[in-house]
Amino acid sequence: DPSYQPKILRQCSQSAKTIDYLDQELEPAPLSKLLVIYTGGTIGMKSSGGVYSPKPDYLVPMLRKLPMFHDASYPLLQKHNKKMSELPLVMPQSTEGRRIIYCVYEYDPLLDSSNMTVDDYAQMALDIKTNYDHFDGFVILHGTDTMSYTASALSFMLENLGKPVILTGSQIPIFETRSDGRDNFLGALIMAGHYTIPEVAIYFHNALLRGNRSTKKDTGALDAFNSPNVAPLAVTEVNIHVNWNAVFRQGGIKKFAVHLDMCREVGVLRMFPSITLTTVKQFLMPPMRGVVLQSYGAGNGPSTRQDLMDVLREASDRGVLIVNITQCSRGMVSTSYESGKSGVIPGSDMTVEAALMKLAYILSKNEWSLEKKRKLVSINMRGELTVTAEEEKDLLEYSLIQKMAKMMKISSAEEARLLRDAIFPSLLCSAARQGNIDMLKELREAGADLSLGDYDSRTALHIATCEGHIEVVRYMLEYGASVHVRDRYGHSPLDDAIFFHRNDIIKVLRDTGAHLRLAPARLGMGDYDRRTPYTWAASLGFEVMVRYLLDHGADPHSVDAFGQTPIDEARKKNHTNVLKLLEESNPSRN
Ligand code: ASN
Repeated sequence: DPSYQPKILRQCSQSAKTIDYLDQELEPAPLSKLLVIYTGGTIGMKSSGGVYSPKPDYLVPMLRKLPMFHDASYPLLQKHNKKMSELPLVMPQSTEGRRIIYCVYEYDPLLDSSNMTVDDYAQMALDIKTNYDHFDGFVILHGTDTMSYTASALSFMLENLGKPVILTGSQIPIFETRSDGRDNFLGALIMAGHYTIPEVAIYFHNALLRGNRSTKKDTGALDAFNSPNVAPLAVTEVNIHVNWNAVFRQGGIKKFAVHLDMCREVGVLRMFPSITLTTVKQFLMPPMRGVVLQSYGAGNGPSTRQDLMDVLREASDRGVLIVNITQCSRGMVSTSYESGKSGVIPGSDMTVEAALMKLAYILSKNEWSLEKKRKLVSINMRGELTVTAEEEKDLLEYSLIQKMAKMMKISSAEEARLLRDAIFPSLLCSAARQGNIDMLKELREAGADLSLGDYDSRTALHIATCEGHIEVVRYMLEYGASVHVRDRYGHSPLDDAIFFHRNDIIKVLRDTGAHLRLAPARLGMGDYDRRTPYTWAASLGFEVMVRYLLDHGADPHSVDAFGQTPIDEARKKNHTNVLKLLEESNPSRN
């Protein structure tokens, strides 16, 4: 929405420019870059005179003193001639061998989450959009009280999300001697920095929950959130277990976009015995446009109350969307409160938070017809509801796994899972190399996640790109394969497409939102590991590629790890056409 005016916020103390520059350095460990949006909440509060309140400019300087949050000796930072407060924070290398670098963007004022509104959601969505290409993932520090509302709202507002957005906070402030804040924040950083889970999620108390399935369940316990109707996306124990099959992936060749406008004329109506007709009638009066009706048990209401049925029907006929969910903390509505007579739409197993935000989102889509809006309410848009109650198929029932399990004398489901995790990535990559869509289809139907990477974290999308199998690339993207995953050398499928000069695939990847990072080119290939694809292309005189990079805003003055710019390279090697192209271009330099 171009008319949306963001509020004035405290400037991010560290700039995304520094973060971009760090890409071009030689970092032996794989690097992930995260943006932390600090909105407020207990996590950063400080007690003064026995009262807790958020304190500006307090969190980041304190984090810099904690070795698990910041490795002050990190050499790449020291090479930059900048004030400490302007530099990003760097976590020590993780046990998985990765470095996480993060910037903190502190909001002003910092809010207790009970004061948040849809304007704040729009601000977060806008900040994610503005910074989307510079970072691998986003962590939002947020109060716990309304965190599930924010997570639910963002899950709809962030359309075709391809990177992780993880909310976290704490029950006890992070700098208290005893606090859940440190574990929650560290866990959120590690999850967002290591796993390309393209969802809005909440990380709390060792579990990663889908945001629009979560709800705050406890005022005091440190285990404050649950996800009553679906299992966590990941749990962190001695090892981290990601349930890749549960990850929601939005397929299609579409770019990330944000929808900032949310309808405010929505509400929650909880049914109770002997609720009066006047209450319901008043509640449904204009300007009300969307109502979450919390009915009893599996979706029941008083079937003998014709008066209630009539007002619900009348409101629904006026175009009010009424979605029926249960008051129970777990389970789904199976019968929808006399749906035919009352016009209410069955909401399956949505949480109140998700149902409310889904209505606010759908109702603000002015370009959709009422019929489409009604239909979408009970369709699974972001993993927020279960469409069928079909039992998940046991892994051992899939013929491929069955055969291998038999051969290897495997009988337990757990062992079958280990077998799957070990063989699927290589089978996927091999199918991609051969350009064999049928095999990919079979693997997908047998429960394989198309975004899984092999030993070098190279996915089938990387391989199909290198081999130039555009149909495979399209198929993978249709089924939600991630364009943002990077292999252990830091290369995305787009980097591969550029390196192998696959112009048609470059276009498809870009249409899906892939963007340039200009990471050092290819390790293990002599000089190339210190070059960006840009300086490499200029030094070889690849005019098409240089033109392509320029068209997409790449700066001809950007340096590689040799300190060379594409202009230097083209001049050195006497590629006059390329040199002319670079010198004449005048891209924006910010
Ligand atoms: N009132 C606080 C908030 O939601 C609660 C918390 O963060 N634990 O902002």
